[in-house]
Amino acid sequence: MTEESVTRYTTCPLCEATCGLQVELEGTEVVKVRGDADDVFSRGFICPKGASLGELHSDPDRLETPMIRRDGELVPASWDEAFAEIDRRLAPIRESGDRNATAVYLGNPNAHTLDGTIYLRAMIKAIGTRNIFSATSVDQLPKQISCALMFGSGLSLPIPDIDRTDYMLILGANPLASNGSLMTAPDFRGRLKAIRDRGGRVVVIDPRRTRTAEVADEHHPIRPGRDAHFLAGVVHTLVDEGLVDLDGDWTANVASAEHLGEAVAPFAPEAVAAACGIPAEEVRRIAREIAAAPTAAVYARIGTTTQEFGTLASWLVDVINAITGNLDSPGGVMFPLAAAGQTNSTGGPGRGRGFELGRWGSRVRELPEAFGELPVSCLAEEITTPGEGQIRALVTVAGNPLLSTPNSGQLREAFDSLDLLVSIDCYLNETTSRADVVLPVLSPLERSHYDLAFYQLSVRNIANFSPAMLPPNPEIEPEWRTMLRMTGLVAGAGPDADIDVLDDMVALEMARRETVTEGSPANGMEPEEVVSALGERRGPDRILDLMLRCGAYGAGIAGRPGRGNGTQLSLDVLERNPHGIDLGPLQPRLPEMLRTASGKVELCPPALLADLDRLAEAMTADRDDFVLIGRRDLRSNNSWMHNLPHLARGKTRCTMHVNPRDAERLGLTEGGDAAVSSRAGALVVPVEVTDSIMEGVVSIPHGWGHDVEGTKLGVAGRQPGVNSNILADDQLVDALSGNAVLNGIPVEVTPA
Ligand SMILES: Nc1nc2c(c(=O)[nH]1)N[C@H]1C(S)=C(S)[C@@H](COP(=O)(O)OP(=O)(O)OC[C@H]3O[C@@H](n4cnc5c(=O)[nH]c(N)nc54)[C@H](O)[C@@H]3O)O[C@H]1N2
Ligand SMILES: Nc1nc2c(c(=O)[nH]1)N[C@H]1C(S)=C(S)[C@@H](COP(=O)(O)OP(=O)(O)OC[C@H]3O[C@@H](n4cnc5c(=O)[nH]c(N)nc54)[C@H](O)[C@@H]3O)O[C@H]1N2
Ligand code: SF4
Ligand SMILES: [Mo]
Repeated sequence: MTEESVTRYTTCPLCEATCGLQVELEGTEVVKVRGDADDVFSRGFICPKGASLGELHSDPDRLETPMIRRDGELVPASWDEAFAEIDRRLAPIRESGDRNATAVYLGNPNAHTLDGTIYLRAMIKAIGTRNIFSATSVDQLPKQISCALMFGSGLSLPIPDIDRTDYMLILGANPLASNGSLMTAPDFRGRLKAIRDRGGRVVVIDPRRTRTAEVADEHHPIRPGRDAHFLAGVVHTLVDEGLVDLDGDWTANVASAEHLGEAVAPFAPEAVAAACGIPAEEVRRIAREIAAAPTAAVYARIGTTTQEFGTLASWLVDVINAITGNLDSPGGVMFPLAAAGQTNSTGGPGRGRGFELGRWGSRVRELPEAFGELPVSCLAEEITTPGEGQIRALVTVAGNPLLSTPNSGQLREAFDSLDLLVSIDCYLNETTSRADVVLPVLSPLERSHYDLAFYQLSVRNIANFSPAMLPPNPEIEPEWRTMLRMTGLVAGAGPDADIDVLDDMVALEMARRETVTEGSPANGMEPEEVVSALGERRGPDRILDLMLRCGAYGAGIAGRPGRGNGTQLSLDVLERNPHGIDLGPLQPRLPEMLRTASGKVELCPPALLADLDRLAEAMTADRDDFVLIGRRDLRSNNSWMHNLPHLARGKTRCTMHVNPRDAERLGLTEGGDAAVSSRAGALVVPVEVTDSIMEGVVSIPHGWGHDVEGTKLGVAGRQPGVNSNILADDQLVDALSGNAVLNGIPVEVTPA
């Protein structure tokens, strides 16, 4: 007898676009996944990854029990055995008293789960280490630093008001493949098309003619790593040609605009043209068009952050937005007002403690701390260099650093020298297969979901909660419980700490913060009173309810009115709205959202001005023959979705793109192999000759290289590809942020 089919709704947790999905179930089997036509934000949009959520759920390679290494082999074990093993092996490290000897690496999916966004903090605090690493420093760290310096907190990123803008300049992003990042917007293609349909203009700056470039009005190839030169040339033009008024109305909330003209003086378009490869007259024309457009938004993403001048480029983007009157203004770039968990809408408005970069440095290379983390480019040396603070144990959560971070060859050797590697993950992949203990997690369909992070980066204000649609697999602990059990363990409370007690402690701490926060409905209450008002819920749902009730649209708590005018959000309300609640288009938020010490937008932070000398020097530096960049394609998700049959289908996507003229010069042929080497390593990769990439640049996607012994990735192993981060150099970082340079790596290329 076939079971009756039911329809459930959830928000896709795979990328930043937060699409609503409609899932058809028969029993616990996923029959079909479609876009949810009634979702208030995505209105039916879906991509091939979202459609594969059923395959992910039923992937036979997904781990269902903990694994422990016995006599060199990973074997299934019970949860009690796994935690006892971690406790036993961590004991000598804990007893040494060197808290920095235990490190953590946090991967990208943590930003997409309630468990990661709420419970990791407790575990990290209990470890008490400075050796905290994450995917942030191979990604958006420079943008977070420039924005924290300008606006006072690390998630205060101006988001393009794509649905109202008249002109959009896109650098180093390919949202038609990535579905967008640091800009949550389902259906980028539709939204970009709408700009053109209403008479606006879309301009793309990218070394490759991407799918996004193909739907734009203009595409300009740029020499990798030289966006800051181009952008400084634009700022120079705006100032030089009197297209902006440095004392204009827009300066009401802005400090230090007067330093800008002098700062960009060396970067006239004629001076930067050779460095960036975009002719001076084009730089000027683009600057004039931004200034003339009724509204304009400059948006830059990973091609501009994971490069030599990532922080400067990130800053200059927002300088252009600000001085052309497009900061905090409809059709320009704006600050979302999220419903839950947003630092820049909590507490006293308009002023804060600001942000300090590099409160400490890494032990060996003194790379700067930022937001409590160290750059992952220095992880290997922190493991292999003896002395106090040397890393002996590492916990990875939702990460695959041996494929995702620089100099993978060196890092792999470093990992093999650890006393203990623990991984919390759903697969035995290139990293977790080297662990001593692996702890599995539930599938996305077995857990509740709310995008605490991405609604803070969204082009509309949205709130959408999805309860778990399937009962959790009883063999697998919910991830938040695993994190809490680890918390108890690293705190020295043994492997069997009472998780419910720890959960109450986390809830009490979150409540305590509300009780001392200006403007919170819980202000002045007792934390116990707040927690008991939240009722029967436990785990992340209870804490999310607290955040929603105390948030900007909140219903309040324990009879105390919330901050929501009209909208009265709580988890109950969101549960009654399975297609989400649209809280409207973005609204101006200056100066209320600022958390700088001055209470102003810091247009010219001293650390950034000081870095301009480095930019000026690079203007005349010798050019490398070949540099390597990356790329994404629609059916990948960093390193971890190559095991799903529907996404893995078709010809190999892990190829090196090379321009036909370069191919001819180097003797490379389509389908042949190229040998590529850098200071860090060497590999062999199939060649794809295409005029979509500019001369002097080759591109290999990251996240491949699945032919590693010990992994359990049956499908991915059949088309393994190569790991491009063998070539990424751990010594090449953006000097200001310590972020890895993954685009613009000098390489030598020959036929293999
Ligand atoms: N050369 C080059 N390198 C890059 C990039 C690039 O553009 N070029 N991009 C960088 C960027 S932007 C990023 S974000 C990083 C990503 O770097 P990582 O985060 O280290 O790598 P991912 O491939 O995202 O690995 C995610 C892991 O989480 C697991 N996982 C999935 N869902 C869950 C879950 O719910 N819980 C747990 N515990 N585990 C889960 C997956 O099995 C996988 O092992 O890579 C970076 N590396
Ligand atoms: N399908 C798919 N979607 C994803 C992911 C995935 O792996 N696959 N990963 C997710 C993650 S973690 C992230 S962070 C986002 C990233 O989202 P995006 O930033 O949109 O990432 P990409 O598609 O890699 O686009 C980066 C572009 O930068 C270009 N580029 C390289 N170097 C330079 C340079 O020096 N200057 C300029 N101007 N351009 C340059 C590349 O050619 C590429 O087209 O995508 C997310 N979405
Ligand atoms: S675009 Fe992103 S959020 Fe939307 S279905 Fe695809 S992976 Fe999921
Ligand atoms: Mo990322």
